[in-house]
Amino acid sequence: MLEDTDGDGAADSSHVFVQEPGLISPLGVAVIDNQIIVSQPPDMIVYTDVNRNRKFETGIDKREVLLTGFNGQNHDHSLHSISPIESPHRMKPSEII
Ligand SMILES: [Ca+2]
Ligand SMILES: [Ca+2]
Repeated sequence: MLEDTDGDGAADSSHVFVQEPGLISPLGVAVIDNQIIVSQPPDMIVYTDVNRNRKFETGIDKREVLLTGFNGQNHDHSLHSISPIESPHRMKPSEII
């Protein structure tokens, strides 16, 4: 994860949130509050940093497949980027299903 802590438009810190053998070639990542959404066909995965320490910890934080069934597995012709939309009616990923 890259972070712009001083708001100048350039990332000035980075850290690894999660590593797992199944994450081979994520094609999109979005951070919305304490949820990290990763697109990696056939799945769209949501990691929730429950204790908000910016690290994924099994048994504390949550990992769930929000959507699945996208064609193609780890190739470029399938599910791609995910963008948070600024809206007063924006739903949290946990509210979509
Ligand atoms: Ca910066
Ligand atoms: Ca955590």
